[in-house]
Amino acid sequence: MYLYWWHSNVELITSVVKFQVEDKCQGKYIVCFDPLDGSSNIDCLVSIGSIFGIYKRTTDGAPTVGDTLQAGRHLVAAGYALYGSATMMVLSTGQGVNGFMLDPAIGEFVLTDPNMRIKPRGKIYSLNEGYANKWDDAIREYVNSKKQGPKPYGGRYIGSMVADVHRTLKYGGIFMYPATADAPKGKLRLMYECNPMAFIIEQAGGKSSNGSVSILDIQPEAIHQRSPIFLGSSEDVEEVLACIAKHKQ
Ligand code: AFP
Repeated sequence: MYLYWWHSNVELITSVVKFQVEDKCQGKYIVCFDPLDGSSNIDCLVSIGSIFGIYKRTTDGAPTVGDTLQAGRHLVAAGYALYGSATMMVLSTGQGVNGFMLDPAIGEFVLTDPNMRIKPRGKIYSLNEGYANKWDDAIREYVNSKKQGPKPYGGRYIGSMVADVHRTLKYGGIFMYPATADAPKGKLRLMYECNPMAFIIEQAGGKSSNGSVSILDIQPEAIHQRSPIFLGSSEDVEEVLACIAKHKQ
């Protein structure tokens, strides 16, 4: 279910029903929204979240899909809400990243994490190792390299992108959902998972990539298109990209 919001005109599009609400006032902005990412984790109480990215419309008149198909570099704002041991909103309008924790006692979000920055290098790698036999050789080599040496990285994978990316932002390291033999374009959606999260991480001083270019420089061709994603501390992302480049030679 994906919510496309043209300012005051909200259009809720699902695979079953389409609601068009008051199309008389056309807005200036579009929101690409994953309302409940990680929903398969709800029954076991694992953290889940909502992800959004906001673009300024590029056309006048009735909103079009073309208004939505903008590269992440054109986002005017993006963020996520994490529903975990606490509820937190992490936002950027292009001037850095700020985190706001919900204080239930007052029913307000309080600025608890001003100017969030990601470490240049972490000690955690995060991806679903259950697909190891579906990875290409570069990913296999990179992940194995993180397990070697006197100070191997820790492996953490929650299976809920908002939680995995938030941990990466807070602690550093790398989150990956690479292409696999079964999912040659990766699994995660460019417009309402990869782009907003890449915007946040790059605004916090980190790096994003689809294996070749920054996630934010991908020109979308379809609203629901997928992309491989490598996201997190700049040195960690650069290391996996070097491994990928080596295997392309
Ligand atoms: P669900 O929304 O179906 O739980 O999928 C969650 C998700 O889109 C993203 O939040 C996770 O990072 C990713 O899928 C987990 O996918 P795998 O289960 O294939 O590792």
